[in-house]
This record gives sequence, C-alpha cells and structure tokens, in this order.
Amino acid sequence: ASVEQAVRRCISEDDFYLVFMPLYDARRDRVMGAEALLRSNSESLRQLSPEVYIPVAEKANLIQEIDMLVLRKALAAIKQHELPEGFVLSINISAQELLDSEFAQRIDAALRSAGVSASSICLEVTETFFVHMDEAKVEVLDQLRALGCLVSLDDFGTGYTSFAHLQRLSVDEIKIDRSFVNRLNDPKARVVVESMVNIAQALDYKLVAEGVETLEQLDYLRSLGCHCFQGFLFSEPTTLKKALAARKPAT
Ligand code: G
Ligand code: G
Ligand code: MN
Ligand code: NA
Repeated sequence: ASVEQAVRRCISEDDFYLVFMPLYDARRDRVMGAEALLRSNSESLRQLSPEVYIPVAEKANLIQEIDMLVLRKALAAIKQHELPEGFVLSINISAQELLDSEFAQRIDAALRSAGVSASSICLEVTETFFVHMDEAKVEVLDQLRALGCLVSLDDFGTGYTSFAHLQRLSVDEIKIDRSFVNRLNDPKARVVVESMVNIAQALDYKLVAEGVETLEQLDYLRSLGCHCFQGFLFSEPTTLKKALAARKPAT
C-alpha cells in the first residue's frame, strides 16, 4: 500500500501515538518540559520516521487531522500526569498550518475542551516555514501567543531565518539544531553556536540546545550561557512518565 493510504488507515484506526523527550533545565537541575513526537503502531508506518510520512500527509491534505490528533493526545497526556509547576509540553506543528487563519481558533477550542491552560503548551514551527515570510503567517503566530501558548522556532540555523526575520519574529524560544551540537569539536561550529547563544540572549528568546548526547557538549553549551537541553544524554523518546523521571547522568 502507498504511504498515503497507510497514513489514512492509521488515522481512522487510531494507530498513532506519542513518545516524549525530556527538556532538561540545567539551572534547576530538573525536567521542565518535554517534546511530543509522533509514532505509529501500524505495520506499514512503524518503521518509518515522521520525517517521511508527514510530508506525504501534507500533500494529501491530511496534516490538519494529524496535527489535531497529536494535540488531543498531548493534552490528554498533560491531564493524565502530575507535572511540575511551570512544565511545558512542546508539540510539532506543520508549517502548512500557519497558512490557515483559523488555526489559532482550533487550538483554542481543543485547549478549552480538554481544560488545559494555553501556557502548558509550546508549538514548534520549523524554520522552513520562513522561506516566504509574510504578514499572514506572523499574524497566526501572534494569535497563538495571544492565547497564551508558547511558540518555538525549531531546527534553528539550518534554514531560512535571516537576521531580518529574527528581529521581528513572534516566537518565545529558539531550538539550536542538533547538526550544530554534534559538530562542537569543530572550532568554526563553536563560533557559530556561540553567536546563536548571544543573539538569543540579546533578543530575549529562550534557547534550547537539541541533540545533546555527551556531558562535554552539555558543559560547553552551559559555559556559553545556554541552560536548556534536549537529547539522548537525558533520554531517548519514551513515555511521558519516564521522560519526567529523566536525570542528568553522573560524571
Ligand atoms: O523523532 P523523529 O524521528 O520523530 O522526528 C522526525 C521529524 O518529524 C522531526 O523533524 C519532527 O519535528 C517531525 N515530527 C515528529 N513528530 C511530529 C508531529 O507530531 N507533527 C509534525 N508535524 N511533525 C513531527
Ligand atoms: O526536528 P525536531 O527537533 O522536531 O526533531 C526531533 C528528532 O530529533 C527526533 O527524531 C528525535 O528522535 C531526534 N533527536 C532528539 N535528540 C536527539 C539526539 O540527542 N541525538 C539524535 N541522534 N537524535 C535526536
Ligand atoms: Mn521539534
Ligand atoms: Na530540530
């Protein structure tokens, strides 16, 4: 069967589920958030990354359904767990959604129906979204933030965010892409990451480093002034319960 058919079946048979990666706050030495990632139980999608089937879903006009089921499952997970005060759950949304002027209303309706506060969720938008930056997209981001949701710019540094965009962007958080973090042995990569940290600080964005796999990477990023981390050093994608219990490994 085609990937598109498999996605359709997975939606109708409720075969999608979420796994979670903890976000570790080094200053408090505790998990203060998590990122939800989509997975499938179905025979045909189980082996595939969302990186493969999300673009197929976008082309087939199925992405709205997927994003909404992800949101519903994420909100249910928030209700089912005892979360620390200030805990935020991050959800990936397709860049395509931000072309829809009713997107924020749908998020608002889902939050109300679940009885979850908007400040409990963060919506991650990937940088490719800004290939063509236009007012309509900025407007949707502003609406989401007006609801009280946080907005994060994912995969930062890999794509299209120019300095011009950065200064007028409506986001709360920037996530340094893991391709930079795993090249920190390279002095040039270090300079680039250092300047990302400086820009984030100067523009007052919260900064998360992704793909942290070693204590060396963690310590170096901390020395630059980055305090929030995600990566296999803490946990692979797992249940929210296990993600909440993740700790920094001992040296
Ligand atoms: O862990 P992983 O292989 O799940 O993620 C691969 C890519 O798929 C990442 O770029 C991630 O942002 C994206 N992705 C993961 N889960 C979701 C989701 O629920 N919705 C969307 N739109 N993208 C997702
Ligand atoms: O693009 P986005 O940041 O949403 O992608 C999330 C993807 O990154 C998931 O596929 C997740 O499994 C992967 N990921 C997260 N942390 C690490 C890490 O430390 N190492 C590697 N190799 N992949 C990671
Ligand atoms: Mn992400
Ligand atoms: Na990323």
